[in-house]
Amino acid sequence: MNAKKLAGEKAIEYVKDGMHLGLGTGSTVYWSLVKLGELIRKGLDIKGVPTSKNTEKLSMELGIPLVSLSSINELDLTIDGADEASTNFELIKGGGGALLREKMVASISKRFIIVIDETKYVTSLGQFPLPVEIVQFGWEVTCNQISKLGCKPKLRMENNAPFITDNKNYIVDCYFEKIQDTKEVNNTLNMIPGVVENGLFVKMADVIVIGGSNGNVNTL
Ligand code: ABF
Repeated sequence: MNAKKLAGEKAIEYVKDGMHLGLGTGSTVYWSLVKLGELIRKGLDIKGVPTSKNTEKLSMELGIPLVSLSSINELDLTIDGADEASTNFELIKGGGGALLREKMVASISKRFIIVIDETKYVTSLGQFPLPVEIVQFGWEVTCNQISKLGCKPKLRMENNAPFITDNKNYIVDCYFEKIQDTKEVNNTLNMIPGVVENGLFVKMADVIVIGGSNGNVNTL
């Protein structure tokens, strides 16, 4: 059974006619987008704000009408994936490199739904390295400052060159092992000059939909 597909499709039950939706990034929310495309062909009337160029491209291929973030002040609902989701509804996101736009879209959503497979559901965050988006200028200095938080930051590479986000920044993946005080880490990271945003989503998720390999899907 495809656990990602179960979770992605289940989240669409929250979608109502006339909604403005935030459209997340990743292979789980992919199934939400496919389902949306089917329902739109049957008459569902929604508009979407994509959180990455990949999602924008996929949404267009699926026939999902898009609007730009700058044209709206609030979204009814955002559906997005996560790299880790903890039992107290905190998230690590950004494995796909889209954390900045994802956090901006989530921050103006009345309801934020996370879709994951069961392997992502953890008791505490940190096993997955925390993605942090930083400016390219002086990235080594920024990395050094980040390491003072007790982690090992590693510049994300792609095709033997630094990975470049949709916003023309770098990503460093920060190996904490375990993140105890998520609020503190989130706030301290974003105070560091050169840091644009980080992948900790603290007290933002409203609903977590978990797909299981046994065919079950849980909604928390
Ligand atoms: C995205 O969802 C990213 O924040 C995160 O990396 C990704 C998880 O992707 P997948 O659903 O493919 O595991 O929003």
